[in-house]
Amino acid sequence: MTTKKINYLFSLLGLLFLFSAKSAIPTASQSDTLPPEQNLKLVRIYFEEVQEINHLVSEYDIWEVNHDLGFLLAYLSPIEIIELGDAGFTLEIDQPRSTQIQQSQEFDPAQVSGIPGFPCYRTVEETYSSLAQLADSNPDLANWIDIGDSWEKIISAGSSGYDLQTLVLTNKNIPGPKPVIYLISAIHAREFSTAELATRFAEYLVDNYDQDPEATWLLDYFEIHITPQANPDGRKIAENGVFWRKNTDNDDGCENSSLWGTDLNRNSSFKWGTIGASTEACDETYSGPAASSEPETQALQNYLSSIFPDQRGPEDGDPAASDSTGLFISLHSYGRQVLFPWGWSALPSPNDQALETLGRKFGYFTGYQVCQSGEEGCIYQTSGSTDDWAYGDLGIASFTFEVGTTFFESCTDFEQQVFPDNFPGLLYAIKAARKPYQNPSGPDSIHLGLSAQKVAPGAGLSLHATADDTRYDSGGKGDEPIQSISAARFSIDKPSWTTGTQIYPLSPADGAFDNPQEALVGIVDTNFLTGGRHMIFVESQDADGNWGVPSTIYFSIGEEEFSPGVFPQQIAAYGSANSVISHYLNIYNLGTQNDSFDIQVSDNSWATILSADTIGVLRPGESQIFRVDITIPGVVNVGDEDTAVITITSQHDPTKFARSTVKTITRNPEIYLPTLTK
Ligand code: 0X9
Ligand code: ZN
Repeated sequence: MTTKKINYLFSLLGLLFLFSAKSAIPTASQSDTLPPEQNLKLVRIYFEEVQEINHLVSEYDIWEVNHDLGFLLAYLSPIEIIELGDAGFTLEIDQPRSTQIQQSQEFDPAQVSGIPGFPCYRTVEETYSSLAQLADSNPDLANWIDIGDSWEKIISAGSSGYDLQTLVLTNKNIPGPKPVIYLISAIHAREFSTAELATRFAEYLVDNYDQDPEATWLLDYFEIHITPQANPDGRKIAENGVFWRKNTDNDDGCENSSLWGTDLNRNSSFKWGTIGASTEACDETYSGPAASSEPETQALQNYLSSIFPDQRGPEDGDPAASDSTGLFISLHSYGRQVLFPWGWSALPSPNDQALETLGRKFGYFTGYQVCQSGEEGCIYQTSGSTDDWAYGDLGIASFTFEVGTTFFESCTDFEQQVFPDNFPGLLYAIKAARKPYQNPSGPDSIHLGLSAQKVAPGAGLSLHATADDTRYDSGGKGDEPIQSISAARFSIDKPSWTTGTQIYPLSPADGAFDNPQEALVGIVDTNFLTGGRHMIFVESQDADGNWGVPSTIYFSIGEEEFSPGVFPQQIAAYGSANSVISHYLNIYNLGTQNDSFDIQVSDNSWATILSADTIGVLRPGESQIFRVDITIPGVVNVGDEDTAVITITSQHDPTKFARSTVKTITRNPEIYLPTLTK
């Protein structure tokens, strides 16, 4: 459709006040000839009992649940308005909102890309080409894969419709297995901001790899899977300014082309069709003819089963083990809510406590209300939703984020609210994917700082941070217990859980770990670090023994091509007269180039033998053990000592050297070896 035509239709829409059934909306391929939805109104349906909600949700297009004022905001055709009026409901047409959502679709003639009227939201094709390009330019970090077909692709035998493309992000040069997080968006076609949020999040991670330490380590040590357009057929219709929700499946008995389709968030095969879903093919919450009847649902369930292990038993009451891994988030709009399982039942799920804890952590970052469907003051119950399937079937910690304040969120609100509100929570979500039922109850480690960004090898470097166990918010729906900080630690270049990683303690700045917020201090030993950039990972633990997720910071060791190092830099050992004492030193190549080293001894008065007088070639970061044998003379007094200075000099740049002082001290054999003298 041309820009002009759309403009014309939308201005016409402002003048018309027709009172007829929903306008005809055929399949996506025909949708460019559609008239706009000029007849639909946003209507307040006042309810008396909370139980009425689930029923109304299964039949009408409910946009909002307002518990305080006791109404549902529904998008209704004139016939539906009459029907509900006849059924005795008090109704009120929200004319300002009805006008406002229509005006929000006005198209700017200057717009060259994006959804008409919403240049910040990429279309399906634009999302696909951006992410294909992202993967193409970053082959070490990203794959852009096809996980299945949309309904139209199947029905048309490939001549129309879409692949369900999925972005898989991880640094392929670091071997797995790695914890997995899966993000899905726009399973409801009209929820514009969700796909862009997921797409920009992916772009942030890749674009900031190797620059921002957080983006870097998250791509190094996690696998992030994103299906940005989970309902592309439906989305194509919505892109024409239609509030389309479902897919476009039209063979289940609904003849009205503006109403057919299956609600993909009712079609999953866990507890399918039990509540908040409709069996009428024209309804907005139509659950489909059978559990996972839709190709989109099948593709998602198959893909999820292939990337996550099954970690929950078959009974409703079986909890996933507390050390289960993996996280799932379905991005929806709108309502500013974080929803944790169940969706189908208002009873607590078997992992309720841990899921609420992670939910409250998300609440801290998003400022959203955190609740369970069906709980007082929360959204209605639903069955067959994707998040219920991921948790119910596989035991994955699963959430629905209802982002923003309307389906066609303005670009200003997307840029200023939706993206910034959700971005930090999504970053946290990756970190939490390793142990989603454990880490979120632990403290965050924040405000990382160093006494210098760049130091010479061996120079002092102090690290400071804050451990904080108070970062939770449910938006008024329950409190999270907080504990004092009990410990904190850091590791260099790798997270603490990777094998062989050295862990160093951090201390409380005020001398005692006795508060839920503690300033932390520590010393970073820079002696054995190669030239170049390093990353510090800080983690903190609370008095209940929960370790939180790490945060990271970069620092550099002055980059020198040739830089010998030695450890220890001081060493002392005792021996008796006439014995040979062996001291062991580690020689390091701390430079950025291969190097060999000359070893010399000086200042010694006792006989000294070096195991070699040259070492190498060592690659950057490599080390080699070296032995210094010192013979204690036959005639000495207890306490007599010898000091030998060992100098390691770069063969490539003899101005670069490292030194170790080796002390050998005579002891009294009577004291130290009593059994030998008997
Ligand atoms: O109705 C839905 O599918 C979701 N709301 S939306 O406005 N985005 O359509 C609510 C999902 C309910 N809750 C859970 N699945 N946990
Ligand atoms: Zn939705």
